[in-house]
Amino acid sequence: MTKKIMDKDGIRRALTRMSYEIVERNQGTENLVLIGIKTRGWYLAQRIADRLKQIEGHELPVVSLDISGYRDDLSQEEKEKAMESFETPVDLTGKTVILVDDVLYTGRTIRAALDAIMDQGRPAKIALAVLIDRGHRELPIRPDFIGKNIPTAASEDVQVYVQEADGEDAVKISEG
Ligand code: 3GP
Ligand code: 5GP
Ligand code: MG
Repeated sequence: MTKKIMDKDGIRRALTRMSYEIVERNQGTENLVLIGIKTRGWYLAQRIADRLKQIEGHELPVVSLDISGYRDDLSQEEKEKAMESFETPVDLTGKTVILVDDVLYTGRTIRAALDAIMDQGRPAKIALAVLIDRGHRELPIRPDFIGKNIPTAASEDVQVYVQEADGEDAVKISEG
């Protein structure tokens, strides 16, 4: 059974609220860099950047990050093969990085993303924004900005659909 838990408007409102929270907690957007984890985190990061521009008037750098090369479940050889080398076009030193992903689950993807970012410089701060927090953390990682908390069973599957990749905006949950 599949249940829709967020529709287009729900996602839009969640991203708008998160954007205002980001502005408020950072006293503006001047020092921010957004990093979106591929694939859907990258689209969501671009949408948040658009809203931040509407709210504060600054165009922000949005960087895409593929964490394949930093995963903890691949051999060194596999990692090197998967590695789409991550090089930010923006100097992260002294910046506040807002890391964006669609779903936060075990936290392992975020751990990998932190490694990739640290290899690129020394940000002043890194904060985490996720559309869905489905629980079941395996590492001490917590989001700073959350679209929606969805308590899930490990057997359930959360699907995030975004217009840019899937032709619609929705979040659905189905039994595994
Ligand atoms: P995304 O890269 O756009 O976020 O991980 C590859 C894709 O598979 C992800 O797309 C994610 O949405 C989807 N996915 C669905 N369930 C899972 C899961 O349990 N673990 C991972 N890693 N990805 C999942
Ligand atoms: P984690 O590393 O926290 O376990 O998982 C986070 C990453 O895996 C996210 O980038 C997300 O895309 C993907 N992921 C993990 N679980 C799910 C899930 O239930 N649904 C979706 N859509 N993606 C998931
Ligand atoms: Mg993702």
